This record gives sequence, C-alpha cells and structure tokens, in this order.
Amino acid sequence: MSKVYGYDPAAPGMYEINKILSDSDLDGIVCAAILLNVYQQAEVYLTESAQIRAGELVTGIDSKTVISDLMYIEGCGLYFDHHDSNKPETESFPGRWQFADSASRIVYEYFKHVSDLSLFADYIQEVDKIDGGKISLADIEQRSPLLDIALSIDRNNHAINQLLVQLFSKYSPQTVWNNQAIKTYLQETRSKQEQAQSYASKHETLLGDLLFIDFSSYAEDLKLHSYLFVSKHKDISAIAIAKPAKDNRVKIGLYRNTINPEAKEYDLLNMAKSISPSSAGGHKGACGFALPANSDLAKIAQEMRNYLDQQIID
Ligand SMILES: [Mn+2]
Repeated sequence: MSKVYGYDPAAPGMYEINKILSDSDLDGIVCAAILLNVYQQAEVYLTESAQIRAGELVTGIDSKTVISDLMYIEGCGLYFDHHDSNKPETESFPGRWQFADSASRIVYEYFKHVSDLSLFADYIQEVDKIDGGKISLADIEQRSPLLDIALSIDRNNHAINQLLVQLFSKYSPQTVWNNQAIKTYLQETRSKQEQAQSYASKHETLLGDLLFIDFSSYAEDLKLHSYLFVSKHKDISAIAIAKPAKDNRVKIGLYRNTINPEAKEYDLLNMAKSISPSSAGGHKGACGFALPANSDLAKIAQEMRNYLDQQIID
C-alpha cells in the first residue's frame, strides 16, 4: 500500500475507546463491526458525510471516539479513512489515512494482530471490490450474500444498519444474510427494487452512451443504486437518475458505468458543475446536482448529452 499517514496514540488495541462513529454504507458498517469486535463495550453511531458537514453528531466527539470511513474531526481519539477528499490537512492525527479500496481494509490491517479478526480475513477483499467500484456484471447477476446486503443498505434505516453492525462483528456474511430479520428486510428491498426496475424501463431515455432515468415522480423513497439499471444496458458509459429532493427540488445523480470496461471516462463532476455550479458535488465518476422541481428534465438530459459530446476523452 502507498504512503501511510497518522500516528498511534497508544499501541494498537491499547487505546481506550467507548464510541464508534462510522459511515452508513457497507464499508462504514464493516468498519464499525471490526471496531466493535475490538472495542466490545463501545456504542455505535452511524451517519454520513453530508450530515457531518451539516454539523450533526459532531458535538459528542471526544478523545474516546473512533471515526471511520468519514471526514476527520479534530478531537477524536482515533481516525481511519481512505477517501482522497477526507485526507486530514495535518499529518499529525491519531489513527491512519491511506489510499486503499476500502476503509474496512485499513481498520482490519491496523487491528488484525491485537484481536482475532480471522472472520473478516475471509471477505475483506470483497469489501474492497464493492467499495472500490470493482464489481462486474457477473457479480451483480449472481449477488453474493455480501453484495446482496451492500445493494440493499439504506442509510435511513437505522435499526437494520445497527443490527448489521452487531451481526457482522460476530458472524460471516453468509450467516448475517441468513438472519431472519435481515432476510425479511432483503426480500422486501428486493421486491421494491424490482418495482423500481420495471418503472425505470418506462421512464428511461437512452442518449447515446448516456442513460437517463426519470424517477422524479416516483412515490417511493428508495435507495436507487445505479447497478440496478446498468445490466440491461451493458454498453452505456454513464447513467443519470433524477429523484425528488428536499425543498421542492429534483436531484440528478450521475454515475459512471463501472461494470462496462469500455465505458468512456467522462468527467461527470465537471458536467454537473457546468449545469448547476452551486449545487454540484462529488467525484468525477459519481456525483450529483439539484434543480427546481419544475425543471424541464428532457431538456436537461439533452444538455448533458451535448456537454459529453464536447468532452475530449484520452
Ligand atoms: Mn469507504
């Protein structure tokens, strides 16, 4: 692995922690599970970067708090992450930041000699693949238990996400997948996803290698993973999904089609910024922007197409 940042406030595993604050996607949940395996008495809090930026959940952070898969907050006891955008400005912080496919990998490597993490050794590579966007079409067509869970995680479902942390801290993905409450949740989610897929087939527009799907009038608030829609359109380079958002706005999520090895590497963030400089955010390969709810989405889709036609890809 590449250059490592951060220091040890004590020998790994010897530093006292009573709070775990982690992201609420699969990587964040597995980080929290590994940390809970090490610090069994700690309380777990799951959030997301957007909430932290909005100032939520920040006040309780102290020297006994470990933060993972999120931005660095000064005053925490330990910090583990891998996002380029989260790299602490100071090199002198407790914990580790480094380039890696997942934050779970960094947490795992840090604690593997002080706690029995053999459970995680079996699947940490799959977490890397999922969080690093290295999933293939075959992976999606025959979802493993871990990928099935990953594609069904909803940041807003706190009860299920807390249960996932508890279960992952003790059991394999297969066993977690077989847990009755999780199984029921996965079945419900799968059926909602199938409904969304059939809705999409009636509300999608293919503009060359850009697939645009209009969910702006869709009643159900559902996490719409781009993976759910790309398998029907293997050759597309990018997908844009319109969804209703707060404050009478519509949000356009933009994703590169990472399962197409031939996909053009468009800079989607530049495109988002050109359309809505004030609301655009994210990375080149996954980002979004927001517009007033009454915007002409067909026109916006065409605007995106025109922008991509002008982008030069090496
Ligand atoms: Mn991550």
